[in-house]
Amino acid sequence: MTTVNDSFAAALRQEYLNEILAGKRKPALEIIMDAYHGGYPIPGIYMDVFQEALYEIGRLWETNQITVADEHMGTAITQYVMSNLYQFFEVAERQRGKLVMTGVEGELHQVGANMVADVLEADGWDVMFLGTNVPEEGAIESIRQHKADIFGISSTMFFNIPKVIRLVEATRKEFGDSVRIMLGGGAFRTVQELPPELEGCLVALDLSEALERTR
Ligand code: B12
Repeated sequence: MTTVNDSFAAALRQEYLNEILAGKRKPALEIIMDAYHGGYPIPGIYMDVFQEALYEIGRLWETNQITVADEHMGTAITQYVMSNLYQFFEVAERQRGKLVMTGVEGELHQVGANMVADVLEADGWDVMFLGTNVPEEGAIESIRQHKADIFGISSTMFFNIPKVIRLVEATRKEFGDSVRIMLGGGAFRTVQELPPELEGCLVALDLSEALERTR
């Protein structure tokens, strides 16, 4: 996905991480805008910088090197910077279809699903992004309203897989095969085998795979 060299990406990521952990919102935004204007494509910035910086924040948090407040601040700044970048996405002329994206009920991790929603929108999908922790009935109603061809469900926490199963079953009951279901998020990286109830769903573990599966 990246078109810049790895050492530049690593240096940018480290600089960005330093700024967000110091709570420096403006400098964090500025280094990202400079990278973008210097030719770094937004999906690359999402994956190489934001995703990897947040994974590192997860590691620092898990090992008690930063506080939960530091983690919240780093995530909040990243969401702020992402919202600023969003206006620069060039939307493809080609229309691929309609897509609804949500995080399953009980799931509080939202950034990954947001990234996928943005990148698929730029790739020509008409995307309705519901945010996360959305109750089942609301999600089903949105699929109906938006006449979605694809329904994307995000789950980071393994303990939310039963909720994913319920949502998939409810979607199939309501719309049969007319809505394709795509799953992603950390929970699917930890499962060895997809539970039988989820067979037939597309699974994508990152932005590149999400683009591949939906093309
Ligand atoms: C920020 C954060 C939070 C924030 C989230 C805020 C928000 N607005 O999103 C808050 C504070 C709420 C939080 C809470 C918790 N968290 Co948390 N959190 C994180 C952290 C640091 C970053 C998450 C993130 O944004 N990653 C970056 C994104 C871009 O990556 P991603 O989600 O993987 O998304 C990519 C792919 O997975 C994929 N993808 C994602 N969704 C979808 C959907 C579709 C359809 C597709 C196709 C693809 C796709 O595409 C994305 C782009 O490539 C992670 C660390 C980590 N490793 O991720 C921990 C982490 C996920 N959290 C963790 C834990 C333990 C928790 C809590 C249980 C903590 C607690 N004791 O309360 C709670 C659970 C809350 C809940 N019920 O969901 C653990 C999970 C461990 C595990 N394996 O189960 C992690 C890994 C931290 C750690 N190292 O311990 N967390």
